[in-house]
Amino acid sequence: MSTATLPGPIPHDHDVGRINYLHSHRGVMSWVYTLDHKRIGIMYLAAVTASFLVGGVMALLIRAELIDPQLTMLPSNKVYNQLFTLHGAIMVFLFIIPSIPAALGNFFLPIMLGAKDVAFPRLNLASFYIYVVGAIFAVISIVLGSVDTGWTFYTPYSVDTQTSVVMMTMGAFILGFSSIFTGLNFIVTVHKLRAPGLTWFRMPLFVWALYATSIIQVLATPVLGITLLLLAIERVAHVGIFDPLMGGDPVLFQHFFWFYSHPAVYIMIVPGMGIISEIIPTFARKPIFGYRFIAFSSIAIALIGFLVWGHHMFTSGQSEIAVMIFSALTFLVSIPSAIKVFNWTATLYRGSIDLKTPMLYALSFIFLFTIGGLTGLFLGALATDIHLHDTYFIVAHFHYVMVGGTVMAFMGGLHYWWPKMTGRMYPELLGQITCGIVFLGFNMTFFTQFILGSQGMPRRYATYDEQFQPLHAFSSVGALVLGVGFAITTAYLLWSLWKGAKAPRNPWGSLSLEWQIETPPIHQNFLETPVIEGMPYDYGVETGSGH
Ligand code: HEM
Ligand SMILES: [Cu+2]
Repeated sequence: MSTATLPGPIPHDHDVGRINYLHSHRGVMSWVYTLDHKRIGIMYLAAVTASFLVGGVMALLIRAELIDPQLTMLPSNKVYNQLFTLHGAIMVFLFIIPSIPAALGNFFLPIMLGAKDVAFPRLNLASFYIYVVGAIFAVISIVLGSVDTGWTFYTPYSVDTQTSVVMMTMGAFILGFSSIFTGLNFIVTVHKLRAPGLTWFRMPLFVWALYATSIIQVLATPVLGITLLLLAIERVAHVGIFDPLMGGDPVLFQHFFWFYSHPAVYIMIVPGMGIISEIIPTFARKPIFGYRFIAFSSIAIALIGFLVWGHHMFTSGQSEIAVMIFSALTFLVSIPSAIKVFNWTATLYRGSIDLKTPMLYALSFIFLFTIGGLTGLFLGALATDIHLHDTYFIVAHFHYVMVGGTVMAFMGGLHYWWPKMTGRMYPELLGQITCGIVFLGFNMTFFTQFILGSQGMPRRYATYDEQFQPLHAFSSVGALVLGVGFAITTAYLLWSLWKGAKAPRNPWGSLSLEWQIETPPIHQNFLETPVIEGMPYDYGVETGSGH
């Protein structure tokens, strides 16, 4: 989105320093070299949306292939393996990890803190270009024959397979630095750039969620980097790290991989939880219930989340004591998430609920994430996990958390903040209807997969026993409905950039700081540093200043 293409007159508040960030600097190059966190957020938003659409098309191809028990559409099982590997890797590393922190977080975190920008604007821009370089490596890997290992790159197969594992893993390695630097930037910004009066327990809960996520990004991502580097060295130099014939251990790779990838699921979900904590009080017109519990539960998830990675390896030959400890810790980590769900529900209780599109996505999140979370307990229990491991129950579980959770929160946040980012309103009724289509398509696609998995349908197979065909076909129709929902959303949001009604400063009547400034925000966010009084969720609460 460059300034030249956006229609309509230059905003009326044309006096010095009051030009909005979309028009403040002209020409494409002013975007290429921008140090404005808002513009960098928008560039990430475009990039992660493109990744989601590419990963989504691959998902539809997978689902189309699975309508029939035999191989029908794709030329071989190898191509099917490449397809789900790419779908998983693109959706995880190029879409969902940067989707909320680097795109929406980049845009709103400094504004919510009353700051003009993040602490290190140049590092912020560099993080974006590191993301681009990582994405280019992934594309080159696809051109060079792609990868067929699954998104988990498990050894020993990933050491032997004749596909472009090194290029893809180096792409993920590079992307890791974009994630680490973004996290670092956010941690310093929260500590150093809060406006006067904005104490820790007055910060919006979205900021707490981003802060907790940044801690995981900075501490866990280096472990993924080392793991992928070791895999690349093993492929190139055969030093035997993961080779039992040379004294190595292929299961060691799983420990290294999941030591990052389980905390990484919280990098994916905690920012989404932060968005829900912004939307629920705004559209229920009630102060959030248990502000401090929600804030601390984000930190608790970030810390306990480092202690449960072994639950991905209950069938990998760990000792009984080890699996029992990992199982117990897995139950423990579900508690802070349950606290959030309880507090959101308590906030809704007796609220005057306004079912605008952002609220519909937030309510969808609470319902679907709860299903995702509860089925996680099935997998944390040893007895049931051994039966369900590597079946479609797992696929359903993480899509309920990643799509039913994070993507629903992303859609809610996108609609909630769309007017502020673009200066345009999206078509509300169409937004509400499309949310219904997405909700329906999602449950058709993935609820059936719980049933398929509990009946023994393994994941990662292009061909399967005929008994599973009706449910697979229903799931594939659901995926199509889901795809239509996302296509309509993309269409009306793009349409609104040209034809949408002009957005007022605060269409939702929100008390949060980002809604008190111009729409779209001016280049430096604030002409004067604001002084913060009170909480961002004091709906219906009498405060000193009488509102
Ligand atoms: C939007 C609609 C989506 C659909 C219809 C979809 C569908 C699927 C299906 C059917 C599989 C299983 C393939 C198999 O095991 O044979 C799969 C795997 C996977 N999906 Fe999705 N997915 C979607 C979105 C996402 C999103 C947003 C994420 C983000 C995290 C994601 C992450 C994954 C991962 C990590 C795998 C595992 C790949 C592997 O086994 O290596 N998916 N998806
Ligand atoms: Cu896990």
